[in-house]
Amino acid sequence: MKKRALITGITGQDGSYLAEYLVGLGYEVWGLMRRTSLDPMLRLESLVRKRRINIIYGNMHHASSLKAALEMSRPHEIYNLAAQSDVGISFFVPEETEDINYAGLKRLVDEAVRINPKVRIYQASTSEMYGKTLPPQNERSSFKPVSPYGKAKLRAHKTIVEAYRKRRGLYICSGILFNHESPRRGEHFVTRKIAISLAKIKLGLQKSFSLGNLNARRDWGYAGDYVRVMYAILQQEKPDDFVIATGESHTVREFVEAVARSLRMKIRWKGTGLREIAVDERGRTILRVDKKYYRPVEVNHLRGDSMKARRELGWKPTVSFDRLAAMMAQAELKRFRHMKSAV
Ligand code: NAP
Ligand code: F7E
Repeated sequence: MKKRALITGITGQDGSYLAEYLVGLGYEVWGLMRRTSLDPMLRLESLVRKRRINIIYGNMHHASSLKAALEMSRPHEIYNLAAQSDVGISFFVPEETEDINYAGLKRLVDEAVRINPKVRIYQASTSEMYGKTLPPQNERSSFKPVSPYGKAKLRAHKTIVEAYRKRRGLYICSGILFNHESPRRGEHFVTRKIAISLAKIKLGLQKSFSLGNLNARRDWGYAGDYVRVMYAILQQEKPDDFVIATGESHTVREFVEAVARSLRMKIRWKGTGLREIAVDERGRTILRVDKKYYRPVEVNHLRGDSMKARRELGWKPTVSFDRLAAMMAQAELKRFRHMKSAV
């Protein structure tokens, strides 16, 4: 019998990679999708065209739609990837963030175990839960979240994943994933924004762009590597939580430099703080710092220690920081070259 998986957030970056991976493993894949005004299938084109996945309309806000999705898909495994995942935006919409990222998981789990108490559930937890805790962060580190996003994810992790596992004996696990990126990353996340902007500048389609805090450090890995481990986590005999990270951190400034290197653009930094700019070889300003992109409270430094996952799951990242930046830069260069030649 084919194993069935339900993926919430299937239209997102991770959802699309995970769907491909599970289809490749022979799973019957079901995905929960909410109604949006734009085409939500962009990242799933090939799987949808070849009818490799099944889509169900639903929303993490509503228990009734989750119940219907669960009854229709009858999953052996559930991957809860749906989230209001933008940390900066969570400061503007804390209630919505809490309702999707915490209450949404509660609705999903309560319905899921009513239907099948043996179902295995993966929760997309995050390094943002560490907040102000200094690196390296691992499964034993304390959580000090500062954003509504981090706080809602921590509430989900503590009061549902940990508590339901301990008190009710459910098979439910958290993958505490550090930042992971790809050419499919949402366009407002910093890595994709940098890749898009520099590729457009390289092709003469844009003159400059702005960023916020250039000094924030993140542990950036490749999303394709990170979805493999979601599956591995649910195949363990006992449910458990795992930190997934590369163990290396870089500043936002270093990501700009790595993308520029891949695009063969020479840039120089000038000035400091809010007056810092980057100029090209002809001295033209291509990047400014804008206060608008600063967060009310910043998480300065995330660098994960994923020894437990490496030891117990045999997982390790395969894409280096420079290769990730180059992969994203070249994907945008190709996309905009194609668009330019089409007009
Ligand atoms: P993403 O691209 O923003 O995808 C989020 C998904 O959630 C999208 O499919 C979105 O649908 C869906 N969604 C949002 N609100 C919903 C609602 N009310 N009902 C149903 N679906 C809803 O995020 P991602 O980067 O793939 O991340 C996947 C998960 O991992 C998220 O839970 C995120 O918080 C977590 N995480 C991500 C990272 C990372 O670095 N990427 C690190 C740690 C944890 P639409 O397409 O309609 O917006
Ligand atoms: O910001 C700084 C910003 O929005 C990274 C989500 O997937 O990973 C992601 O959250 C850093 C921050 O990702 C801009 O202040 C500077 O320090 O790309 P980001 P994030 O906030 O780390 C975690 C693990 C998740 O779980 C989340 O779902 O870059 N930064 N200038 C900027 N960030 C953005 N977005 N835009 C800028 O212009």
